[in-house]
Formats: sequence, C-alpha cells, structure tokens
Amino acid sequence: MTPMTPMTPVTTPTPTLTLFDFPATTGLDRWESFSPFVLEVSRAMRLAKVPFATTQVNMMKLKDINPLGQLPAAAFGEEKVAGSTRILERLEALVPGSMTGGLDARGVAEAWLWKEFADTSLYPYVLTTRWVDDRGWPVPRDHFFAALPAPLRAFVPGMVRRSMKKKLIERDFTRAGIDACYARMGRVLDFLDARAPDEGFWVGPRATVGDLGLFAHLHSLRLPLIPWQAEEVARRKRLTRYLDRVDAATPLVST
Ligand SMILES: N[C@@H](CCC(=O)N[C@@H](CS)C(=O)NCC(=O)O)C(=O)O
Repeated sequence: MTPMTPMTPVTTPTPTLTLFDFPATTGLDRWESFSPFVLEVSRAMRLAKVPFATTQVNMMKLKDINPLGQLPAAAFGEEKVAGSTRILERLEALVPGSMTGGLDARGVAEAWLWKEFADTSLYPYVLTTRWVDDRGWPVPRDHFFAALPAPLRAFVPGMVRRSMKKKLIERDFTRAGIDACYARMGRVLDFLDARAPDEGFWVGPRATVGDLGLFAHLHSLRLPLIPWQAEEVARRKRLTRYLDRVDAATPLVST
C-alpha cells in the first residue's frame, strides 16, 4: 500500500496592489487624495482589506498608465486597470462580496446605480467649488501646478481654469451661473440628508460601491481647505454622521 501524500492547499496568490495618484497631496490623513476618484478607489481597497501601496505618477507619463490620461489607475501585480468602475469590479473579483456587501441582485444593481449617480452628478460640484469659485481656486492653483517650471506656472493654471469653466458650462452645471449651481447642489444635499440611513450603509448593513461613490465626492466637498464648502455638508447632520461611518469603515490598511 502506498502511503497517502498530504494534500497541499491550492491558493491563488494575492497580487501586489499599487494605486496611482496625482503628485499633489493634501497633507491631511482623512483626505489621502485631492482626487475624489482616487479617494474612492483608495477607500475601496481599504474596504476589501487588501494591502496596497500608493505611488504618485509623473504627469508627463500619465498616458503610459492610462491612454485616456485620467486617474485612478491601479496595478494588480502586472495587470494595469484604469477607471474607478473597472478597478472596483476587479476588487470584487479578487475579494468576492467586498464591494457588494452580500446583497441580492437587486441590491447590487442599486449599489452600482448610486455609485454612478455620485460619479456623474456629484463630482461636477466638487469641480465647481475648486475651479469656478474664487474661494476654492487657491486649492488647485497652489497645489496642482507646483511641479511646473516657473515660466509655465505663470499661465498654465489660468488656462486650465478657463477650460474647466467651459466644461462645467457644457455639462450644464454652471450654465445659469454659480449661484444657481449652488442652489441646485443645496437641494441635492438636502435630499441626500433626508435619504441618509440612520445606521448601517446606503443600501444595506454592509458598505458597498454605492457608499464608496457617495463618500468619495461628498467627503471631497468636506475638504477643510475650503471651509465654506465643508460647512455646507456639515450642516446636513444625518448625512455627516453617515459619511463619518463610511470613513470609519474604511481605515488605512498597512502594507
Ligand atoms: N470615469 C472616470 C473619471 C475619472 C476622472 O475624472 N478623474 C479625474 C481626476 S479626479 C482626471 O483624471 N481628470 C483629468 C482629465 O480628465 O483630464 C473614473 O470613474 O475613473
């Protein structure tokens, strides 16, 4: 009789994860990126409890990482994935249930729809507060262009600001002016405040992609460097308590 050989468990090795971010940092622990989309992915990796490293991209080589010239992008070992949705899907495949909180098909669909809502309907407000509003403009002006040589720094920020203003008009966020835009944002914040759950998360008891999207953009509006804007969110108490819960549920994972 041949002796039985002990079974060796078959495990799929977890790839080394790297999150690419812009060179500018806020210097604030709870705002690990100026970019809401990078923040969203960083919190997703934390929610999935996968250790990851963050690396700042050389802006001249951004298109080597993502031909669309946008962040976030992430490396799962050798595999590069660009775009927040694709990265969150990849995380769900890596750690099943981590992005969808054990919900049924209907709940999962709702969670993704809230992420979609946040990315398309809240992000432009973050852009408006930073690029259009004179009170927020010092944030991009002083932080985003610091690496540029001085002669370029004299005119590039103004050029980018003009282009951002144009895009926000085209996206129909500031077409009627900044006051009308803020009135609309106030209504949206009021509705979200009324809809915010008293406990648990947006769609269920566990955090999902819906929370990641909502948190990323609303938490970016809470950036302390634009106190007026942060106060607009802070006034909505239920929403604020909810955001604090998402913040607490996505603590930093050490590498
Ligand atoms: N649909 C993209 C949007 C990402 C996005 O807009 N990223 C911004 C930074 S927050 C960016 O890279 N902007 C530069 C550009 O669009 O040229 C996603 O979900 O990842």
